[in-house]
Amino acid sequence: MRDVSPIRVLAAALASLAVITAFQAPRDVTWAAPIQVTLRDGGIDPREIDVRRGATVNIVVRNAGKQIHNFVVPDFYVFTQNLQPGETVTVSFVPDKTGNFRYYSDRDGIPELGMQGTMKVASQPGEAP
Ligand SMILES: [Cu+2]
Repeated sequence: MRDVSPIRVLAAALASLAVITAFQAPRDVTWAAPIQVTLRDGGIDPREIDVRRGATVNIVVRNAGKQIHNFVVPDFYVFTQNLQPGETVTVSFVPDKTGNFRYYSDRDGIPELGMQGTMKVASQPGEAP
């Protein structure tokens, strides 16, 4: 059997990876970079999140406060557990309707003062609103 150098194996692996990436990129229109959300005592950053209907939304939620907080988007059934200070959780969902939707922290079952924002869901380019 012919001796195959590790460099050749690596080159072949990278080449096939490039082919896979090139093949998938144009089809995967729903992928988007994760959105970072920071919970603070009395506020949520950012105050507005812009996403598109039918596209997967990945949100990395970090509690940067000294108190326990959570993150909910009731219209899309997103409810994290209570996050300890410093704790991070990732939530993923696909918005199925356009419009403006509230997100907030409601650790005690009641939206906390100032800890809210608006998720704006737009249609895909070229799609009906
Ligand atoms: Cu909170």
